[in-house]
Amino acid sequence: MGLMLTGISGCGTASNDEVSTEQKEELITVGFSQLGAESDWRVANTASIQNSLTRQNGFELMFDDAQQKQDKQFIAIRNFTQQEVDCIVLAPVMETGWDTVLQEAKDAGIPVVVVDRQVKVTDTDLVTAWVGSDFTKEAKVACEWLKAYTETKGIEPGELNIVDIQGTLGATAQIGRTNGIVEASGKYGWNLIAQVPADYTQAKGKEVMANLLAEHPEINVVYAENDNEAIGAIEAIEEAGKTAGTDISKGEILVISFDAAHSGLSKVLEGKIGLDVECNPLQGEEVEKLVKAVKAGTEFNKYTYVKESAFAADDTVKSVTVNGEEYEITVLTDSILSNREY
Ligand code: GYE
Repeated sequence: MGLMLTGISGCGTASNDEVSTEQKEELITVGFSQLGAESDWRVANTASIQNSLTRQNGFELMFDDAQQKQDKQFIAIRNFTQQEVDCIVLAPVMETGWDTVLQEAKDAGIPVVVVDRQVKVTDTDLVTAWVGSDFTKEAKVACEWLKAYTETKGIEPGELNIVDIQGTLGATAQIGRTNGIVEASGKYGWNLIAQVPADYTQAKGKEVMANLLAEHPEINVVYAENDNEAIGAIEAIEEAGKTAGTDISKGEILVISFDAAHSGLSKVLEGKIGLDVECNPLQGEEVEKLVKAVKAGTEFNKYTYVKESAFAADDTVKSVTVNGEEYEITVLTDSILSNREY
């Protein structure tokens, strides 16, 4: 197809290298609607996809950052559709609301590869393929760890006073992680005293936690639905004169987080986050393979789950079992941290 790279508001090409018209004709044009830049995870996810969908790898990439606004994602998708890109890559801010805009892409014959969170659409054919994480499993790993950790330390379930700092409401990651803590609290007899969304940002995480501490001085566990919220919460804990750490019996507040980005893991190493469940943002290579297979008409899996692990501040819990499968809990070390890709 011919290329029209101008006229897309807020979009830019991944690289400005000069290529001949002939070369351009061979490139696979991709419009990538990224939901935002709210977290370290997101920044790593954007970079991974941009680094895979390069001209060198045969792509012409148009990128749009929607600043966590679904309306902006609609505009970006409509622009990509109008430009007749070969493929749209969508990292959706929330699950619902996509039927119309994805139908328009389908009507224009443009395949849509969804990454990270999922979309809930009536016609499942609106999504060509998806790659991302199993958020429900991540939550179960976190909750089974908390159960094993507190049991080993001789803390009664009824002594746990947990707050859940939620992600962006309606996002698959939020739904899976929130459901996990709600279910486990019910099942194990923990007190889930509050659930407040903080949009996955550090600033909001801090603000929410400061308010929660003022209202509920008895909090001894923070279940933060991503690293940036956890880091914000730790700031609030310390500003309130309390300690983020793993010794609940001594009045410390145990923080559990998700992502295992470098910023979060450095808090694990300091002992301020007890457990950080990995959520792998490095989806670029998988997206590259998928888009190439879709374009070539060769076989691909409709759903791909990325591999993930979990990191703890100490070795109290060595593994947890979720859905009959055993997951190793890795004690974080300096060398693991310095070798992390994100
Ligand atoms: O955990 C968080 C980001 O959807 C998995 O979104 C993603 C989440 C991730 O903002 O840091």
